[in-house]
Amino acid sequence: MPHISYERREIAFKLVYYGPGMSGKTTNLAQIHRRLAAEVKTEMISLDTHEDRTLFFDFMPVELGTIDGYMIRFNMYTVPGQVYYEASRRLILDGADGVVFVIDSQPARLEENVMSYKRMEQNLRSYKYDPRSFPTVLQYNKRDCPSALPLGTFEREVSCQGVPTVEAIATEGRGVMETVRLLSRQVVERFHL
Ligand SMILES: Nc1nc2c(ncn2[C@@H]2O[C@H](COP(=O)(O)OP(=O)(O)OP(=O)(O)O)[C@@H](O)[C@H]2O)c(=O)[nH]1
Ligand SMILES: [Mg+2]
Repeated sequence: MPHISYERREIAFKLVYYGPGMSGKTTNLAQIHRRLAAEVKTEMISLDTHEDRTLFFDFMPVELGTIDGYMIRFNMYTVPGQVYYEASRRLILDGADGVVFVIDSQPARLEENVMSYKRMEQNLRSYKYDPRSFPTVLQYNKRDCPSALPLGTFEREVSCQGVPTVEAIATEGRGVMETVRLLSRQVVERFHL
């Protein structure tokens, strides 16, 4: 559920970019920031990066205007992908309204993708979210890599057929806005139900 503040007249949704190390989560957020900065006031905060690896999380609030006098805000986060930050990943999922799972399309990374997704499902369950019905978008990133993973491979591996997918090259901004639009639509529609 989004966080509703009657005092501040604000509805805040939390979107989390999840996935294995180096799949392109921070790059997604940085691209969204570049595209939005001209139109809406937003600031991207990257905490404790070392050699471009996220050590805790990235955070970016985006205010999208008001509905019935309420400011609609999307608070976007990325998790740190390196294996030993499991505790941080779990914490960052707390209160999430939706996730983008960023897949690294390099075939050699398939197992890391799968392991990361399975842990994400466990982490979601630990907060009593049902991963089957939780708003999710699968982003097949790094489509520019040679012999990129055929679409559908990942869904078969983790049995999540039917989850919406987007192909992306985050470094070029391709598929990045489509991904966030797809997820935010799911998240808001669910809130209306
Ligand atoms: N070729 C290619 N490289 C990409 C793409 N997206 C991201 N990268 C590169 O992959 C590397 C890791 O990107 P990040 O966005 O930092 O990855 P991350 O998922 O945030 O990594 P962690 O914070 O360690 O979990 C960087 O060198 C990016 O430039 C893509 O679509 N194609
Ligand atoms: Mg990162």
